[in-house]
Amino acid sequence: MARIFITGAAGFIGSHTADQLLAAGHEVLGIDNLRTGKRENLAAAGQHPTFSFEEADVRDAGRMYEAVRGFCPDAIIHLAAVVSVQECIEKPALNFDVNVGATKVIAEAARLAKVARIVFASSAAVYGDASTPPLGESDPSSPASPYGWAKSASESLLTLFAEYYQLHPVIFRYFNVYGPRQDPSSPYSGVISVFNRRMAARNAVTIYGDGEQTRDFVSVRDVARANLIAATRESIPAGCYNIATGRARSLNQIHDILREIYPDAPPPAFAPSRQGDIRYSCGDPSKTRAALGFSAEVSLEEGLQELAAI
Ligand code: UD2
Repeated sequence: MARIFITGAAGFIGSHTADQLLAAGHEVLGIDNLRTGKRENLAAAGQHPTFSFEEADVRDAGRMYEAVRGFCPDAIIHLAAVVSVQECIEKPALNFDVNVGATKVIAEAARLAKVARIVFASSAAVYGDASTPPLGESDPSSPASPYGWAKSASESLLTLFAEYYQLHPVIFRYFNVYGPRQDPSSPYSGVISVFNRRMAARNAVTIYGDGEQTRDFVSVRDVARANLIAATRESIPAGCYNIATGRARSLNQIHDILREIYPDAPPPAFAPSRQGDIRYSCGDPSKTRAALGFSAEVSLEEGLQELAAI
């Protein structure tokens, strides 16, 4: 049994990660400031005797140093973040403080407590629009948004800690994660959660741009499984790994699949493209498959059916 410290534990990815770790018999301390995370996401986790939770902010260095030292984890999974590309454009200080500053806090907490392994939630947004998909980990980082810039800066910071302070960071570049518990209610929400909620209520969705932009959509169940592997298996080399399916879908295709699930939903409305929006995104999953033995297993059709059934 391993002891795993998770930041952003009450969030969408964090709560699924906690659930899978607990089901596998591990001990979990979850941290969340509940800005976007929700206590109800931890309803199942809270039933486990090996789960504990602290409401705290990852920017609070003293609190994090104490929490990590007190828990003595085998690994830290650092997921707390501002995840919306749009919100990060509108709130640059928040983007910097959370998506970069908190990574420094967690890396330093790990150094002080002599915890080597950190699993970090980076993003496909570090690639920007510069390379042609499928994107491989050796493609250059060329962020096209403040959010991508911040994730890239955090990757550099962790690489520095690896070089000088014995940290062992496993950096996951998540592509577009979707699934149960993704909050559809904010203007910053992930597109599948928004489309699913609106179409279920027979409301038209808005497609920004022509709908031909593509994304590599990966189920949160697969993402949580990758986190579990990285946090509990010692043999994984430090470095960057795509968490992707290797398959790109356009927004128009997503809309078509959901239209089959909700045949009487109205047709979409189209609006101008958003600032900082990437045109084509798709990850090459082969490095991750070789190093972790991990491949995404949930098909998009299955994942959308599961969402619609909730
Ligand atoms: C997502 C993640 C981000 C990052 C990135 C990696 C979220 C909220 N953001 O950013 O954290 O990891 O993936 O690739 O999960 N759109 C519409 N209509 C809507 C909402 C969105 O057309 O109502 C479009 C949007 O303009 C974009 C696409 O859908 O072209 C995906 O948008 P998103 O906000 O779900 O995700 P993205 O790729 O900006």
